[in-house]
Amino acid sequence: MADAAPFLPHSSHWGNFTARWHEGRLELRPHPGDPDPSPILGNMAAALRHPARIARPMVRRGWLERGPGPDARRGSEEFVPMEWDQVLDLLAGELRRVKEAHGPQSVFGGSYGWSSAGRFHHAQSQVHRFLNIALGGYVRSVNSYSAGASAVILPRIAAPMEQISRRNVTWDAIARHTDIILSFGGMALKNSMVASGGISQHVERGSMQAACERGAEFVLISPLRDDLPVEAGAEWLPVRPNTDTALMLALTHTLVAAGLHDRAFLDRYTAGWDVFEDYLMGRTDGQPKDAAWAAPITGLTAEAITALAHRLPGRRSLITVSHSLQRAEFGEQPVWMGMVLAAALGQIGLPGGGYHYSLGALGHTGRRMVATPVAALNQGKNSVREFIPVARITDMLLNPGGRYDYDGKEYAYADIKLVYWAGGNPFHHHQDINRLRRGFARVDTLIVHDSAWTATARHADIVLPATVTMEREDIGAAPTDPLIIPMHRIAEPYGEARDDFAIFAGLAERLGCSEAFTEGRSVREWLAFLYESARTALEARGLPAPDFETLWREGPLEIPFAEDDGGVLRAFREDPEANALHTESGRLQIFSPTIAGFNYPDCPGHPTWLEPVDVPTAEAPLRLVANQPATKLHSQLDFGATSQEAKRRGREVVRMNPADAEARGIADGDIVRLFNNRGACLAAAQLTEAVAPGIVNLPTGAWYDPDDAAAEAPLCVHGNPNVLTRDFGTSRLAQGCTGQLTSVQVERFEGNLPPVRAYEPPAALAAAAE
Ligand code: PGD
Repeated sequence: MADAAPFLPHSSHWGNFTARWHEGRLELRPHPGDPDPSPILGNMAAALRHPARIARPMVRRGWLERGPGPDARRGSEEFVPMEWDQVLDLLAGELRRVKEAHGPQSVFGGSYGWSSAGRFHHAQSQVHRFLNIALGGYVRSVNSYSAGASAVILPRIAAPMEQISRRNVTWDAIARHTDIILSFGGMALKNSMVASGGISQHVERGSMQAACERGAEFVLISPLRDDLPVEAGAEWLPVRPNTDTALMLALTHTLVAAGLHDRAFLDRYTAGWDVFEDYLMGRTDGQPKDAAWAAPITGLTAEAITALAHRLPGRRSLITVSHSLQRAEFGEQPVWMGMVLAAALGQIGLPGGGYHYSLGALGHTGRRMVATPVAALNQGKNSVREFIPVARITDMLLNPGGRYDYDGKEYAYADIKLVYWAGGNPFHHHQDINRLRRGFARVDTLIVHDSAWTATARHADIVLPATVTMEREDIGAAPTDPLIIPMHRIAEPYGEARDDFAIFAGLAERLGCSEAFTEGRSVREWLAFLYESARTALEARGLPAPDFETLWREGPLEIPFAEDDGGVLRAFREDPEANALHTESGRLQIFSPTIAGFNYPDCPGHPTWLEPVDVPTAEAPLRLVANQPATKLHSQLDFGATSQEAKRRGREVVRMNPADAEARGIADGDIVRLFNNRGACLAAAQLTEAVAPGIVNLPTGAWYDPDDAAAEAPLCVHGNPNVLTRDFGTSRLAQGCTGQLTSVQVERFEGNLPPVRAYEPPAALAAAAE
């Protein structure tokens, strides 16, 4: 790019911006209308020319020499650089072989991951479209790591998750109407800084401040004090992790025992209260779920629980439940019980009141929707019926043909021979990484597109270098943001990197389906095509609707928000017959005969306190909270400036309470080893009272960095908590990810500190790639 190039619009999951590549440096400006831009933008400069970038196609030497097949050496062998034509021929041949020998049901193309923000170059959509067209389909994954449990339980008890999380209580309404907010799991700004597709304004901090200044009371229920920003002025109740359901039960019990619950609301809008009340009051099991019962479970006092319950009735109360609560054992329960508590308070459907699942989890929540979204890329038709709940990947790889339960039915795992991954990093996002490695060792071939040498790329057989978003043209739009953004190219591709679309187009040509895949369109023509549906809809409504060339030339187009109609819960409150919910009763489901009929002991027919299995023990006495990082999105651009500045001695920071540190002889800044019977990692200790006693907090995102890549359970020297987390589903109902919590021991690390090498390209490669 020429010097003094103009600043051009672009977008990321952590916000819209303009940028230019000037004298070998990226200059970037957040969107001028953004009141609270994300610090994660600071990672973007490193995206363009960092040595962690993959410069050219690579093939694992062992795969080349010995051919496809199970191989435990994945992740520890060197790579051979290849020309694009050569590697695409090789890969097309392998896809043909697997399709003919085993069929598309032997290909896992779930390929979960956030990739980057544009509508067209969305890697998951590209890989799904390609596999559907070229192979006739693939084994897919359903639901997300974010909300695996809630995506399944919410439609059964209230409404589809998107409606409860995106078209419900707005920040505006909270700032104006809410009296008290019980925030289970909090609403940390590090999470709402992120919104898939990218947004132009981060309003959460300002909205919480406005509510607080008006007199709204925020109560934070979380083991981490900074799960609400200081602007909320919150009172902190440091509950023991994964005991929120017990606390919610006790709050509800207190209301019912005092006759303070809203019986009229329950009668009119809910189904199954009486069955639940028998359990709540102890008529079925002899144990009232009162404050005295919940106190030793939750770590709060009975007085505090009772006092909190008495602050709720007769006020505009809002119960929020975060994603994190359900990313844990029996994660369905707090999602369900949060709704029941809100129903007992009778505020559901009122402005700023009731129940909001996942408020603040993403920048999308608590906003109005835009009137006219831009179309997504058509992914074609998948003829393969087999699927997995997304977090069951290792189970599938290790147990072909094995049976599993999901949402009332029994299924069998497919026998996977080839895995195709683009736009995700399972060695970041999946639990029990040592077990995941054993799973990946069983397949014939693992193909990865990424822009950088993530651990997933290192474990692949065929690695194809992808461009980063700023190296290509795209169109940016989010369903909750008013801007359609022509995303201009900011810099030329690194090395030989290609767009995922171009890679798939090259493969499609070799597999005889070029026309079907590209539909004869160039990238620019695809962008115009995706924009056209929004344009015609705008035109039909008499709104400004420039053609694509004008949009491209003139920059972001502002489209109007839809009205804040309160979503399905408001409509249901106003007329529960005309606007019945799509649950089995048409009402909020407090007891579900259907779920009860599944006979899942880990998800009974109404919200229930279930004692978790993964609890602290003598060997692993601390609770690890492995939450989302504040300095990057997941593992993306871990090598960027914002992420790097927050590390200490190159390691991810683990926060712990000074009392727990002192008991272990750990000082602030020490390198510590976190371990349990699944694995171990190093991290740098930071001592803080913001973390409750008994808790350690190591966020996800540090790239997995084994001290010995050939070992069965190596030490991750960098601080990836997923070497410690347990790989099991939330319950037989949803089989969601439970990566948020586990039990660990922590000790000071003695001895020679191994170097962090996560961002160095694989050793043999550096020389070969010159
Ligand atoms: P990312 O780091 O965003 O993580 O897991 P996810 O796999 O989404 O991975 C995206 C990858 O895509 C990066 O490697 C990036 O380089 C690559 N990429 C970006 N753009 C492109 C592109 O255009 N083309 C290609 N080919 N590649 C691209 C996130 C997942 O982690 C999520 S959503 C959640 S909510 C979970 N959270 C937790 C948790 O709370 N606790 C634990 N222990 N574990 C979790 N894992 C989950």
